[in-house]
Amino acid sequence: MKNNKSKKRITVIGVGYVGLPLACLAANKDYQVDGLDINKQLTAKINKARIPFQDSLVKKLLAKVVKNRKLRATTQEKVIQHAEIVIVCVPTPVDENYQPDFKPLIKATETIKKNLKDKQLIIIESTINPGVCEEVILPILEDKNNKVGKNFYLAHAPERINPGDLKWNVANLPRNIGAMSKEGLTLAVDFYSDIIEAKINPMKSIREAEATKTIENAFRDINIAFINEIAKSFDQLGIDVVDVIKGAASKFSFMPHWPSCGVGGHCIPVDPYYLIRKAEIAGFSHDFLKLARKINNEMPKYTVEMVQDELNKLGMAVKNAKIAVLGVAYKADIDDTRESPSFEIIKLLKDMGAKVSTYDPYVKELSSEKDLNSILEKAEILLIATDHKQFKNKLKPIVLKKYQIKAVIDGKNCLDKEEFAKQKIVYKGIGR
Ligand code: SAJ
Repeated sequence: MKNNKSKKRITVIGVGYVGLPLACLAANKDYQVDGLDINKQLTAKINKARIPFQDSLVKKLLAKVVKNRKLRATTQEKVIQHAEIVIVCVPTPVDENYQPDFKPLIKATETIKKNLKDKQLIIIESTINPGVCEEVILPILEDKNNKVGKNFYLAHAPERINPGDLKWNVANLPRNIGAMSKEGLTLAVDFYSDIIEAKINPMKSIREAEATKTIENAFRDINIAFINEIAKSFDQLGIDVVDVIKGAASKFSFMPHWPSCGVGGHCIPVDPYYLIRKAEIAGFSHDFLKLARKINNEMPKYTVEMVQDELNKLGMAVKNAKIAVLGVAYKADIDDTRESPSFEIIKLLKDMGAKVSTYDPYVKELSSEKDLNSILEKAEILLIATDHKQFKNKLKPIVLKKYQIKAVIDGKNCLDKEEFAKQKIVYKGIGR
């Protein structure tokens, strides 16, 4: 049964990387959408149809849905009182001890509670571990007059956003959905089926839905940790790990992952800790997931140690060396710097007394130099921390020779190692 979507009003709480694409998509499907956020600058920007961050769907739809008034951003929480569907897209980060931080989610849920309307469908999109809906969200929403499945419905549809991905976005990525009641599940499946052109998968329970996202990303994290460990081993064995990965990938069941200076982003380095913590409370220790997190968290330090080794081979010390860190974003060709390994790399180099300059074409506000030429003029050593297309196209050995660059540490194995050997510029990658 398709929703009668005309006039259906939605509040999306949190119009950031997850919420804004979803709000634009629903608004473009004729829902009346209020984008509720605590950030006044962000809501003002959205209401002026100014794109706040890179996202292919936001770029395509924002101007249209703001112009036709299908999407309005606001900081006024009372919009929730007019919504049939309330979707929570707030961050679920970890704190400095890698412990889940539920504060944004709890605050959003308390805001809903204050404005709860009869028969409202509440959908949590934020990534959470199994049990959060029943043990954190419900106790806030329920009271003697409000029972889930009777006065309101609660569902979980873990977000799937891949920043910078031009192919996969919220409009075409399949979604898993769990709910606390049959009616809630039907309503949520109908809504997502109405706005998304992809398989909508009703799960047996809300816990199974919560578990899917945590294992999806833990799966990616362990695979990256696997290849990072292999790369460190091959550094000792003098084997080119990139060559080996390409060879192994000729096997139908091998899933290539790539070693790098670190694992950043709002998903991969964060989500496993939600499962690790929940399991710990239940009496199980995810030794394997914790080891993978340890291996990936140590890659920035490993990369800096490589810089030190290469400098020492050149008879130089890190102290006072002019080192250019190229890339602050956590992955290629986007402006998102959350959990970027570049931050730790820069700190470690500065702590060792290096003269560090930075440049990222997508993150000018965190670049000490205005463009690639300026940073190359100042540097003796390059450390590639993000594999932006611009770096791969411009950082040719012949160019670096002109700038008298002494060594290149390729933290994303994105440059042509053989070419550097020909120009007698020291090249060192991660595992190659
Ligand atoms: N990374 C490696 N080696 C790899 C792959 C990634 O070191 O082989 C690093 C990246 O450089 C980055 C971090 O890991 O710093 C995360 O990269 P990512 O490609 O996983 O990108 P994310 O964090 O944006 O993850 C998103 C997620 N997408 C959704 O939630 C829909 C994640 O679940 C996807 O698996 C991932 O994109 C993807 O596959 O692109």
